[in-house]
Amino acid sequence: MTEKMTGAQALVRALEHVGVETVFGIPGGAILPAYDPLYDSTKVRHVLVRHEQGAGHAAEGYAQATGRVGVCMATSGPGATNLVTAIADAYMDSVPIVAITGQVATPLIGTDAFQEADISGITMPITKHNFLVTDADDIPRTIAEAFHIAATGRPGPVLVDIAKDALTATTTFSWPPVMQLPGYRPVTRPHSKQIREAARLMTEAQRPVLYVGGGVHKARASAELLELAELTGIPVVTTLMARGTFPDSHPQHMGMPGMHGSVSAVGALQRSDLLIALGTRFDDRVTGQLASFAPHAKVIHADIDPAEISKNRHADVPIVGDCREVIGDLITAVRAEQADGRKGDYTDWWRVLNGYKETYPLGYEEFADGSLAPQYVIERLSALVGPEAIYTAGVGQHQMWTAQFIKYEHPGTFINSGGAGTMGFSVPAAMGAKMGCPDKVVWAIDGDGCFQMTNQELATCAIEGVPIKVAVINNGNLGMVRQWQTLFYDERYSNTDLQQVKRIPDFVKLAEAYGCVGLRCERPEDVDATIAKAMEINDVPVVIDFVVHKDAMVWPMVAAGTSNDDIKYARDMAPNWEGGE
Ligand SMILES: Cc1ncc(C[n+]2csc(CCOP(=O)(O)OP(=O)(O)O)c2C)c(N)n1
Ligand SMILES: [Mg+2]
Repeated sequence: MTEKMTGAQALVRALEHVGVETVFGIPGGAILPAYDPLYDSTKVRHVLVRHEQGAGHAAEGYAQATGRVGVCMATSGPGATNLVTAIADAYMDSVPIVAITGQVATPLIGTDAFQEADISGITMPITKHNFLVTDADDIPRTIAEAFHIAATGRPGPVLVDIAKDALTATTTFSWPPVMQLPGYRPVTRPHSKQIREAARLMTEAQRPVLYVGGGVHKARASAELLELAELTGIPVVTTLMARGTFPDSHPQHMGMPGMHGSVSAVGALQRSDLLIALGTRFDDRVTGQLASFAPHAKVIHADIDPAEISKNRHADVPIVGDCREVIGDLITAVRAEQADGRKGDYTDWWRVLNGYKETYPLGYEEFADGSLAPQYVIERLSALVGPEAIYTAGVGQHQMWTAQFIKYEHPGTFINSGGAGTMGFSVPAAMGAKMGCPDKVVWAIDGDGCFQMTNQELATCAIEGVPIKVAVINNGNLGMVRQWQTLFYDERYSNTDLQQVKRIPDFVKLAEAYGCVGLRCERPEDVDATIAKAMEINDVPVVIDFVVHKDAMVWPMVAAGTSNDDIKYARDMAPNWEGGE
């Protein structure tokens, strides 16, 4: 069945066919033809955001909360370049989004036409793939390909830039189109020989660790992970991108590794003789100084992207495949080992690890002057809001405390900007998550610096009926940068004080200006009641301005470029790895 229509109509029809329900965007000249048929679509809801960066992060939040492809749309030139940060963010964290941009008409491309930017050139290194479409006939196929590429294999952002004349030209629409992706065949089934070898190493190891990254949840493999962990008795660490993939309450959970990871997780990796790295990429924030990372460990590295294997750390057993398949096959192979009477014995290892856990639990300092400790706020949020909610974070100290002090029990309940570290991620990502999962309670835990980058999306939330809750951890500073200045720049606080004049802006008034409820909390004794009040409001967004002490620091910490062995659990306090007093 074919039908005559414009390229723009074909675009909207194709979006309907691939199952798009929500698009975040802002119109403008070059993309305007697409907005006309969008006006009539009963299947695709377009959410008019206030800044294209918000559209991009909302698409990311939507994608991560639902497991489906998130979609954002912008016009040419500055509309498209405003998406760049979010596209880069999605690339770093392997988030499946499709960004659709209008481009100037084909004859104008390359002439410095009004609002022309070479967005496919600009995003070449930060997209999984991108397309410049100049022929209306190519639109449906390109959309089908873009969604397929974004969602399969290692997920990632795909850009479709469509010239205005392709949107206005007439074409014939038919569905499904035949995709033309020669050479794109992501390997999902792991090699059985490698799996057997991995199972053998796991059985023989004395100090193995399951080093779990964001890829495990992306493969929807948390249940399999739990089974493998319990079958083997091997300890688990969950990276920033994997928080919740394994329940925090599980006795085999060692915590988060990395620069601000727990001593138990970092110590487990450093002392390990076998890392079973699943859907993770040996990021420098996890490894610290690479040369001294887990120096005694053999490495089994499973990832869907072959380019990750042995990129930073040599893999003794490389496994290319989808984590769900990999873990499923590992379970079978370990069972076979156990049936033959070979089972790992990690008793001594657990004695060491439990010692780390007991001696170096996460903690924080409270302030004698009665001011609020930010960690306390987040601890109380965790206790009162609970593990069923979705939490997003911005970037900085509050992000690390949100990773440390919220007790995650379910996969996908912590959405943050891990690889890129994009300030401003939290509010629009929460909006996207809430639109994807309207029945979930969604809390954006944000910094006062980050919040000032993208809080304009509160207007979108208020108008579109997206009642997110925002906890601004307001330390009046670019806190994480200030922490580095405290530790490494002799307390010379160059350009990190955001509140040289108090309460500019006043976040309560700002929230009210956006049609949200604004609350303020400045004392520990008011924290629970303020959170409870926010929990009662479900018709409009709520913003709580938690005014916290500016000198709180994130601990533990591995200073950038140093060895994980030199982790400090408080200022100048190093763990005694050999145990004893
Ligand atoms: C877009 C962007 N600009 C700059 C940075 C560098 N940076 C990292 S954390 C941070 C401070 C964030 O301040 P705030 O949102 O108040 O969070 P806090 O650390 O105080 O909790 C800055 C400036 C960044 N990560 N992203
Ligand atoms: Mg701050």
